[in-house]
Amino acid sequence: MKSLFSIVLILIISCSYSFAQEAPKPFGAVPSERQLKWHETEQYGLIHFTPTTYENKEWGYGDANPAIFNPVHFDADKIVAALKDGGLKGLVLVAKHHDGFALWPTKTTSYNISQSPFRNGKGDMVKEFEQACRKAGLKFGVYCSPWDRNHPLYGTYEYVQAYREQLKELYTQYGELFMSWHDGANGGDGYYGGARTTRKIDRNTYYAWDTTWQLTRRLQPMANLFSDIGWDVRWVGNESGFAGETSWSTFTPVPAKGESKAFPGNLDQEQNPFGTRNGKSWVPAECDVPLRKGWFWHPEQKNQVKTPEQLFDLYLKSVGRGAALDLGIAPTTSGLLADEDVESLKGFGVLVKETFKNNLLSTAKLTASNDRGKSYAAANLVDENWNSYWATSDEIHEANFTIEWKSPQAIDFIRLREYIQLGQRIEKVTVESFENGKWMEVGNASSVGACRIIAFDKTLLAAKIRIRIEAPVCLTLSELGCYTKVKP
Ligand code: FUL
Repeated sequence: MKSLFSIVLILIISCSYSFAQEAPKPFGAVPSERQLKWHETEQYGLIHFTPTTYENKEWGYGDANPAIFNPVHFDADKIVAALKDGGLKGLVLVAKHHDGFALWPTKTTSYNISQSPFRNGKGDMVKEFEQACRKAGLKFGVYCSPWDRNHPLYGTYEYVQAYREQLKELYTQYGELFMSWHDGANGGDGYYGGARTTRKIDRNTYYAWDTTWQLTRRLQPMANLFSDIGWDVRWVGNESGFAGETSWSTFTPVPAKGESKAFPGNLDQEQNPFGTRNGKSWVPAECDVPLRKGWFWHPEQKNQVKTPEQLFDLYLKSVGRGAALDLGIAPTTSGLLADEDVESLKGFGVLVKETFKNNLLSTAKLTASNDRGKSYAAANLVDENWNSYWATSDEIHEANFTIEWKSPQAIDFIRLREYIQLGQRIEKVTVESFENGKWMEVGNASSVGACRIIAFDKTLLAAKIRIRIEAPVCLTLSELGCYTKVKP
């Protein structure tokens, strides 16, 4: 009888143990494989370089003579090296901007690089950038503007077919792309093969995006589609480089006033910085912002290059809010980056790298109030492996970590990463410091997602802190860290 009892007991214990070891169930919308890879990228560059650079404009009209595009010192390796020094992990190249000039020898329009003196008309700048990125270990993507102020057929169905052909060329000749970037500027005045007129298009129907994006999926399954409406990645709603303080990676686009459905270029963008709690799909935000004032290089903006400190601040407000930072980089007419741009990128790269190099948790005693079993222990939070994670039992929706050091530490940032494969679960984070025998709140946040950096206004000096987190379901976290900001 006694031994039967022991067997039953062992069975119960082992059953509940293996049950406890089961992974939590996903919550709400979850990211796709391609989005998970995009989240790992965190920061990348966006290069604008066309005849528009030589005209000192932001939007070329489409009538520039291709002969002016003559970057005699162009060196993709040098430009990409500067991006890499800045800590950027990818590059989206504007292969064609609104002026319609294609940086590759496309069959779809004669207004392309083969008409310019670059490499004696035999060049392919998309290829040169792509190869430089592959060599340096950066991801590569393209931006091909749907609005084309040069194309004679813009506004007709034939143009949309030509545009799809352009994408097809870009999708099939330059290896795997991590992004297919589609801006929202659409229709207006332009050269249009010499017509010099205004062409309005119906944003909702003209491009038939659903059809175009099937092409993307078929030819570049790992390319994240960027547009204001999203699909894979949504525009953050400003070109200043920051997401909302609370920025959910889930999103339900809201149609523009009077529309029954949200279309690219035709949605109510007010919600873009913040996303939608429990939104329909996983569509995180991308924060695009130029390093200088403009997207293109302008000699008079020499003193408007963002400093490493300003870039670091934008980093905290983009990457640190679960979004990505897409930094506009503009080569000069010589075909290189200006020295001040290179310097600033370098300084920014050092700030991020050095600040987040040393996780103060490596010398701390970390205690979690709960875990789901051995495979989900708190040790997973500090192993720098985003694929291992800490989790609570199903019924535990609130938990905390107590972190203790032998002596007070200077803490500027706390970084949390959810295990987003199981959705965005956490909706409240409270940071407390143990001072004079009691817990004092020193910081808080709501959304976490792929990354949340809580920045203290004043360096926190503490030997004991507590981080409390809450969700409507059981909790997961893949990484946790405390960091001291390095001095620039
Ligand atoms: C916008 C464009 O109109 C700007 O010229 C620039 O390319 C920016 C990144 O996207 O939609």
